[in-house]
Amino acid sequence: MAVLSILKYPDPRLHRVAEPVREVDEEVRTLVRDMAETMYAAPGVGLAATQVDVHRRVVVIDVSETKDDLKVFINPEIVASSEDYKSYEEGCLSVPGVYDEVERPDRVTVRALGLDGQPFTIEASGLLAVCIQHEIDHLNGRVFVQYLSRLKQNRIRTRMLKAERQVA
Ligand code: GNR
Ligand code: NI
Repeated sequence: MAVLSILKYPDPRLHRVAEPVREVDEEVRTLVRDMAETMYAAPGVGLAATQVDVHRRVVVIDVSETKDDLKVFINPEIVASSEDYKSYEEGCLSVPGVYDEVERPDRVTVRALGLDGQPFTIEASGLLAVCIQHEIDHLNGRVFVQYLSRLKQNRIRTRMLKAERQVA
């Protein structure tokens, strides 16, 4: 097991589009274990492989209070979305310290492969629905700040680059 390092916005690697997983093999299972460890250590409620610089379509999520309900989504796809949207104050481990409101469909139906390689479908609402959409965006190279105004994005970019210089 390993805690992996998380790419920070505005790293251009966060905008790469991840490739589908062809087979759920031992390498993918090891990646999932390391991603889960990284998410719990952060701590965060979700993590996309893109954030650890692995450009494969793998997501882990645990929105439970007790942090004992790991959900694994391989090649996740949104197959249906509600017409009603809801705003939620989002954060991202790749954009530490930034929280802002994003509107997304309130409920989504997601199809994915599990760790056993078998397809499953779930209906998500609440934080799980927000999180799965946020993570699939990462796999498509999109970070939540891209939903904000250009002005806010520029301010966030400048702040992140400044913070990066201070740790370097
Ligand atoms: O830990 C996280 N919290 C969170 C809060 C509101 C909306 C989305 C998220 S996901 C985030 C972890 C992360 O960056 N996943 O990509
Ligand atoms: Ni994120």
